[in-house]
Amino acid sequence: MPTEETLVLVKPDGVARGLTGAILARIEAKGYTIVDLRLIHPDRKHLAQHYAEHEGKPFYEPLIDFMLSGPVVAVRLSGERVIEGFRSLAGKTDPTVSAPGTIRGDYGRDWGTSVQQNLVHGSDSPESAAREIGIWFD
Ligand code: IDP
Ligand code: MG
Repeated sequence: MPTEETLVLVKPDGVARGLTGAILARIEAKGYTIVDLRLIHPDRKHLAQHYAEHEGKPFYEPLIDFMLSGPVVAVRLSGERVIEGFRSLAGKTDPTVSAPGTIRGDYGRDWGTSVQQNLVHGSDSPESAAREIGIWFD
């Protein structure tokens, strides 16, 4: 079986705060391989594809607006169980309660904008990873 891959995004808050390097350092220290990496200014259509599963939820429109607020760094990663492993590095969705030691737990909190500014995205299944890698690395 080929090594698993996942799609990671450093979201606009992570890029704007100069945390891209710190986040990539954690990924590399964990031993995952960066297969490809791009700085991207996604448009609304691109983000609608990426977040299709959340369309209609109360946080959907604010999430898209937040994701349009600045460039993101898209990273294609490979490694055994990298999908699960990166989500473990990232921590819980809500950065306020994400464990210290995780990316969201160490660098994130609620800034009064609910939980949307949580620094990173990571695919949640092999199917999502394949779909999302296709969206960001065509
Ligand atoms: P995940 O990024 O941990 O997989 P998802 O449930 O897939 O979390 O949600 C996608 C993104 O939408 C989150 O990372 C966060 O930025 C945002 N989000 C999720 N739930 C809320 C919410 O209740 N309020 C505001 N933003 C949210
Ligand atoms: Mg998700």
